[in-house]
Amino acid sequence: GVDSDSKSAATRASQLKIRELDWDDNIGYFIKKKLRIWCQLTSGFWESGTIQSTSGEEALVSLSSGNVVKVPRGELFPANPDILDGVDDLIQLSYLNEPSVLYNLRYRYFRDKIYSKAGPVLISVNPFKDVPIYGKDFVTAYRQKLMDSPHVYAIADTAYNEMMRDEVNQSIIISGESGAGKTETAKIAMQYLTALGGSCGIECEIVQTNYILEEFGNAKTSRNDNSSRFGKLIEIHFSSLGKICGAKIQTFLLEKSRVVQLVNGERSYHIFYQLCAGAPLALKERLNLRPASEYKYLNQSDCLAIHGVDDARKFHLLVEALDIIRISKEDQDLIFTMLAAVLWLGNISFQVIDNENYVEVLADEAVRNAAGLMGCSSQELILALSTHKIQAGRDTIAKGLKLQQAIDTRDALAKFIYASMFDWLVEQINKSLEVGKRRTGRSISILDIYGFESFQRNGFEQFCINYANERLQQHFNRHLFKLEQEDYELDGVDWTKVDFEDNQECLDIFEKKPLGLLSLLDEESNFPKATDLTFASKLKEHLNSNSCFKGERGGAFRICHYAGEVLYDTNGFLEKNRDRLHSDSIQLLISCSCQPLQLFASKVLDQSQKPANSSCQVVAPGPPKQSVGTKFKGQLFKLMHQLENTTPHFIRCIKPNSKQLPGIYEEDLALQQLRCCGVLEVVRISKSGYPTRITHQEFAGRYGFLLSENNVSQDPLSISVAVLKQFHVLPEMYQVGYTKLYLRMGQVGALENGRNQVLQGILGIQKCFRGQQG
Ligand code: AOV
Ligand code: MG
Repeated sequence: GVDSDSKSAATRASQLKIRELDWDDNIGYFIKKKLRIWCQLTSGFWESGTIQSTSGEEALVSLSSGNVVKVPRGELFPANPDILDGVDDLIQLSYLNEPSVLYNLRYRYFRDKIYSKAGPVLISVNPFKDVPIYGKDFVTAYRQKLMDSPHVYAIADTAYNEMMRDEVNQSIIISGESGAGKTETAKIAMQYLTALGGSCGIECEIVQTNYILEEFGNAKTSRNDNSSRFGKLIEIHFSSLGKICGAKIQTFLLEKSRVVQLVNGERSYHIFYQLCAGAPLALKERLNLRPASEYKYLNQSDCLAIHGVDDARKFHLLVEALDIIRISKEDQDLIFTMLAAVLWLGNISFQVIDNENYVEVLADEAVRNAAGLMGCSSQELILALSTHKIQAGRDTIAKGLKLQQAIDTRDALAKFIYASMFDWLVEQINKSLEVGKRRTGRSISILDIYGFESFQRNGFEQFCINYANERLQQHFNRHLFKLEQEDYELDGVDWTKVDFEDNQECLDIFEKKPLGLLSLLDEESNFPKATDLTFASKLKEHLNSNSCFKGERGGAFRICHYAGEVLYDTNGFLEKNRDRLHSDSIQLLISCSCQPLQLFASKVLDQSQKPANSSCQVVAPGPPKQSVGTKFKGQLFKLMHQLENTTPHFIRCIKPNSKQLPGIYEEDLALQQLRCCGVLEVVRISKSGYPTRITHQEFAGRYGFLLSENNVSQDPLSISVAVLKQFHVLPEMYQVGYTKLYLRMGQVGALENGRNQVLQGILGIQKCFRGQQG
């Protein structure tokens, strides 16, 4: 193999660095010809320059800034000839090292070419500003193949064409860090597909659907003002004539904790602020709505507004969108009622009544409003929040709750209502977009999940989000590797297998049975005496042998993800994984006159009840049900299975800076994402084979004239081979395919030089000739 040591996970990161195999032999050539190189400075940044001389392991480099520096040879990388500046596809670069890739993307970014290709993958660099490359005219241009520069439209167009041609379901899989532009990219892809229809029936509904889901499932985080806090797969179905005939939305694990818990600088779900700001007077009165600043669930964070966003106006747009997808006014009313109920629940407070910390609910307006909106009496709500029924022999007695228990009970109720309402809304939307008779083979699914997250403090939510990203990464790796191999084989090229990075070891930490993270988490979650700390020490005991895992002090542990190392804090893991709603709360909801609440509660009972024959089923500690982690894993497996039955198209979003501002390209940030997200990996895989692919036609056209003697045969393939011979390109440096020539790294650079010299020679002769004449 090219990289025999590449399997060691510990050295993964450094493995992803592109190494130049034949660079050492070429250094002399670069000195002689004064060719440009990249030089890594002590600051970590790269600067271009030329090598003046080398001695031992050191080189003297004259930088383009004018300085001359002495650097280790290992910090030097060959730069590409100028003609390759800003190429559309990174694969076209002769040298695929990190500085060259970064330089190319940067070059394009500052020319508003935010899209590039890395072989089959589309790279999108977030512009954080409007770039005029969207809309009807562009859709038409890509549809009619008048434009072919990399674009989301081009990807959507390919997916559409392949679907129509092969009758195979397609998927567009979008990934990248939080704030990199996945959700926007998904919308742009959808814009293209819905524009193909022309009319505005179901097409418009699909677009509105997106809008609605964002208002209920997105929130401002420290990374992104409109961060998706759920994953979604939108499956768009087409008729045999290629028109959209329906759609289906699948969502994954909404971050519920955000409803009741916020950190400074972040907000809860957009919809809460929109409702408070934009509800018409009559609705405000009916729900007893106050400004957002008066609700504890919202004002626990110092951030109530987003710069440049008008929440009141957005509320009107939301109602319009709900109308368009035919959510009835009654249902809309129910949704707003439940939202207000959640907000009022958050304002309910408790008073400690004895030294054992037992509490009593303050019977204030918060209780009255919450109970009124839910459709139960204040007394019922007070009981459910301050006592739990327990079975004592044949009797059921009410036991008082302590402060933390009462708060947890209240918050669990609020989270349950919000998350159930979200799922219910998705169900309603799906009914509205329902495909009559669904056929397989004619759909395009667009996947947009929450991006990889690494904060100062990472909890259960980040754990789930990063696990999902890890799963997706494997799909990406495996698929691209397979593609690469197939491409060679199709063109009759003999190719020895190349090892590729796989993240199976990291996934094992999560999934292995019985000693993976998720199994251990479930085991501890079911064990009454267990705590987050006993869970943490179990992890250390069983997982320390995996090189992607590291137990830390206290309740912390580290996982080495494909996208970087993340330190998790187990605090809250067990409770969030159990996600139990106390049976008293379920009973309360069942008795509420607010219809959907009854429905949500009865669903929980259905899911968890085995024999529904005795009343004890609803007595503490709450019905057993599948844990959050296990359920999420199941969802992800199903998703992967679904995706495996499609032809995938990958889009990798890159965040050029963490300020969410246009025109700033932070090299280290971009590099870290390129390394992690597998783009450099794709490039590496390509590089270990023959990264430069040129049709014989093109090759002969560009270099054929360099042949010293006229080639008798005129077919491009023979001309190509003759050129290679004349330039003494070694046989191991190329492969001749049926249609294309496959060249190893750096070979085009050498040919280009030869070509330039000849051209300059011709130019020189011409100049000389003109000089004589003048
Ligand atoms: P994400 O989906 O990748 O983050 P978004 O798609 O929400 O990121 O993008 C973040 C912000 O970047 C958007 O709100 C826009 O302001 C800007 N943006 C992204 N793409 C474009 C584009 N093509 N043109 C103009 N502006 C753009 V997360 O959901 O946080 O993982 O969880
Ligand atoms: Mg998003």
